[in-house]
Amino acid sequence: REMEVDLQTAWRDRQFFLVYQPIVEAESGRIAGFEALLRWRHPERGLVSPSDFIPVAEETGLILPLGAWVLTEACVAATAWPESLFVSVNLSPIQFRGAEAFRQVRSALESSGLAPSRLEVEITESTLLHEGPMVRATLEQFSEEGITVALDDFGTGYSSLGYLRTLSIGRIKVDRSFIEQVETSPQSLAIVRAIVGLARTLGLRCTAEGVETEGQRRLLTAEGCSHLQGYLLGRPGSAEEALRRARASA
Ligand code: G
Ligand code: G
Ligand code: MN
Ligand code: NA
Repeated sequence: REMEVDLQTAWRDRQFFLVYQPIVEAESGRIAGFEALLRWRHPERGLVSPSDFIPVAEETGLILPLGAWVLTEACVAATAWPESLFVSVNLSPIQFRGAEAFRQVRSALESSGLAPSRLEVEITESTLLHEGPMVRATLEQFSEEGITVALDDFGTGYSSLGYLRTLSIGRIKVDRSFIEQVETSPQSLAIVRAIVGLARTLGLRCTAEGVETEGQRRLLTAEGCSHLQGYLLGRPGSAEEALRRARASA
């Protein structure tokens, strides 16, 4: 297909880049870290969304070299920030086949010199859905090395709550769809309350995604959600912008 060919060209011609979105400590308002988000600038079509091209990169296997590049690029960027800040990187389920994820993370940390405690990896419920001994062992190795595993888009997938107990997960990211309606829908509020309460009880950090209004910020902070992410706190920006924001916040 056309997209497959375009992606090969994009990889060869270095059309990919990363942007960084701040993740803020709810109580203090300080930046705690940044999520690295992949972008593709196509010479004719302009910016292509990762939701459009990541599935194709997963089918073709390009996600393996691309994912390795994302990890290294993000870790190198984070070495320039104040030491208290972390960088969070999204991992595809494909990267967990054959222990690739562990090798790639190890290599990114070694080549960048970033402390493992400053790296978070975001996995989705789909990674856990086909969970084999490999995923479990990899997550355990991550957490033994001090790397935080964050469960992304929490609440939208199929994972059972048992995962939170038996897998080495350090953070829950509450999906944006719940945050969007948290002020208007009693059901969404109830779900957010339950997730935030669960995180607190289990001693997990908790990031609310897609925070766009002051009202959401106040409510989530009052509920005890530890971290906030969304356009209200900052849109994704270039590596240079992240560095400026990181220094200004320290
Ligand atoms: O940044 P944006 O909202 O366009 O991201 C859309 C989706 O793409 C999100 O689900 C996000 O997790 C995913 N995504 C962004 N960057 C990466 C990446 O580097 N690797 C993987 N596997 N997914 C990513
Ligand atoms: O699945 P994941 O959480 O990794 O996806 C992150 C995506 O969410 C990114 O594509 C990012 O651009 C988008 N995003 C981040 N903050 C907001 C927000 O406040 N509102 C909306 N609509 N999207 C957001
Ligand atoms: Mn994410
Ligand atoms: Na998410």
